[in-house]
Amino acid sequence: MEGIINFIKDRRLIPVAEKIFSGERLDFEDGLKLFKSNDLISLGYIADYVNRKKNGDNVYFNVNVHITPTNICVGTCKFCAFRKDKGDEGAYELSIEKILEKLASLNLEEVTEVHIVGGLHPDWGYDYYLEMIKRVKETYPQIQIKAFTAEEIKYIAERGGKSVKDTLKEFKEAGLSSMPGGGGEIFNTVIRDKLCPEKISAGEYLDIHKVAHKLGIKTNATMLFGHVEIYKDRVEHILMLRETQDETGGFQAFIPLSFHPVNTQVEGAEYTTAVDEIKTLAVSRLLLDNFDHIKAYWIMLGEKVAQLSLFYGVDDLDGTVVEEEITQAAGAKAGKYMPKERLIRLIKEAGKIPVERDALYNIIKIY
Ligand code: V47
Repeated sequence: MEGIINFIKDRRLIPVAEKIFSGERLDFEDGLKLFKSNDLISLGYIADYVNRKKNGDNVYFNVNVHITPTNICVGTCKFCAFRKDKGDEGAYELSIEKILEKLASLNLEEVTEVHIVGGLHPDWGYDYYLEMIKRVKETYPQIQIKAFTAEEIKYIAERGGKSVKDTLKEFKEAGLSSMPGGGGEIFNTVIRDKLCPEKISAGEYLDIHKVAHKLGIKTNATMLFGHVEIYKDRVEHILMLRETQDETGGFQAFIPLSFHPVNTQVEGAEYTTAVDEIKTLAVSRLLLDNFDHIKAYWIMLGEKVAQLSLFYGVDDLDGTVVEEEITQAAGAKAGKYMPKERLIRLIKEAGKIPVERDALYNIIKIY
């Protein structure tokens, strides 16, 4: 790797690169140095090196659909443009029959994952949420259900007067395969208290994921970036995830989520830029040495940045999606449906191997 080191333009990155090439774990200061660098080419080279060691040329993608049962939410997160109060114009709540009708109206032939998350509905109880999972699984036993963020699990458990552990056990029996990473936002307490004071704390988010992992439920992790946080908050967030992963090994993928500012209450915030997005994905790859997958969510990144990120440490593209509400409400520009053939083309034109996976990263087909 000596030769490569000579090509690194930002000389401050050299000690970090040396650590990586010798297999040493990065620390907080290394993370900050990486974020502060604008030498994207070098960052990309190093992140690609690490990704190739883990995933070779494989880029995973999945054929999935999202279902968002309601936008009515008791939460008041300032970054959320999706939530409504009951009775607001545009507020909606889907009965279980309607959810099943919605699913039946989609072409589910090749779908292997349904991603279900939504608002914290003031009137829905434990049994409603449980019934939702049961009925979807009964109707589509071949589809894996990735559902409910840690925030929702806590809410559902409380409504049922149950522990998170018993709740997750029961939902697993009902058909829950895995949990999405939503609700991670940013772990820094001061910012979290400003943006979403009512939300579970970082500690609770991590604890709920740990409980899931111990029950054999794999989960993802996210970080919402590009609002009011600064680099040190991102590094802190990512390293807290790394520490949790050391303990349980239950995270499958990390998904940095680009903040979308439209209709939100985050004053002065703007759309993220391509450089910041690519950098965040690359640095995540480098800091999270114990995560197998870094996922590009094209709905938020846009198709073009998502494709380019495949050269910067990303090995996973989510997904066909079809229906999406949360980003659309906040000014998404990329649409919400990507045909499988398009995902395959994006991956192939990057010189990589498209690997179709299910929600648990079992390989379905290599293209
Ligand atoms: O939890 C809310 C975030 C998340 C905004 O785990 C916003 O496989 C940007 O978590 N701008 C939902 N983001 C999306 C999510 C996700 C997506 C794809 C795959 C997976 C997975 C998880 O979106 C929310 C919140 O963190 N969010 N508002 C906004 N204005």
